[in-house]
Amino acid sequence: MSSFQADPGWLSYHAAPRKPSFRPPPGAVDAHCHVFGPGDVFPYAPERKYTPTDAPKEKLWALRDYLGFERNVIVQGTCHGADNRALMDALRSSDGRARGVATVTRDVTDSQLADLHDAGVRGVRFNFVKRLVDVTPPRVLLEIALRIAPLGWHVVVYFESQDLPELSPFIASIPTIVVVDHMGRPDTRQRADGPEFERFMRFMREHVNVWSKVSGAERLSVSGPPDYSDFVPFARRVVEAFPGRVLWGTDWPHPNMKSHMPDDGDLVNLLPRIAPTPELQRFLLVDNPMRLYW
Ligand code: 0GY
Repeated sequence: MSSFQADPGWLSYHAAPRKPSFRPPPGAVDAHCHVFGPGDVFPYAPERKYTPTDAPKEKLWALRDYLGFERNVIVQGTCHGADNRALMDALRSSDGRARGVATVTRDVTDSQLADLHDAGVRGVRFNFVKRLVDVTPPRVLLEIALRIAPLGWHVVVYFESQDLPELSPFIASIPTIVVVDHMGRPDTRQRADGPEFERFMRFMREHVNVWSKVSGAERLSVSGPPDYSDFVPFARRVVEAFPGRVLWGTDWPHPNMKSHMPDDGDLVNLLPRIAPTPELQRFLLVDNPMRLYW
């Protein structure tokens, strides 16, 4: 019995996803996923806002192979805080098939950054979602961005759509590539060509160093599985407008899902609707993540 008990009602990842009918192109990368614990080996952070069920690296490798991917980009989950040991352990045992995005604090040492790089970390994540973290002030985050820039790393930002106007000047001041998680969480009840999402599109047009993950169907969709139809036009709009600046990931093991636990096979089957040509699929799943992470 684990010494960590998942939150009441916590939904664990899908135990037996369907085999997707869409086959990812050779070399495809799942560029947004997490490993959690196991908590008895890599304890969850005391300051965490949720306790998940364990989602260990072996399960992630099995899912990668089953869905037809070759590589993973593992993003440090907030439940591990700035303790990147579970992430580094997964990266080190991936045979070079996984890269990572870490969380670091301003007092991270050069030797810790070198260790992270050696393990396969290529970016840091700044989280502005208040239910997940106590938000770090932007001036501290900028200090961190200036420390990691010389390593050739980039910054991943996670925020909600209503926060974009306030965060724009800060994001624009980051000197590296900036990858926005889940398209900045648009409200999919609105139109993909409506004013809220146009604001995000304009932000990407005006800042050529800003990339977007077109992931998060299971989080953003109101219409829900298996089609996630309301999500598709948002992701497709970004992929078609910025084919060289998009990434996609399963988001396994889908922390904090309250409405349903997605079938990862369904999520993969969305890809040809999001990226309708083989060329767009190759950019999204192979060329872009390989350029940024390998
Ligand atoms: C995601 C989204 C969420 C959680 C985290 O690190 C995390 O805890 O990223 C969320 O709850 O929306 O991308 O996994």
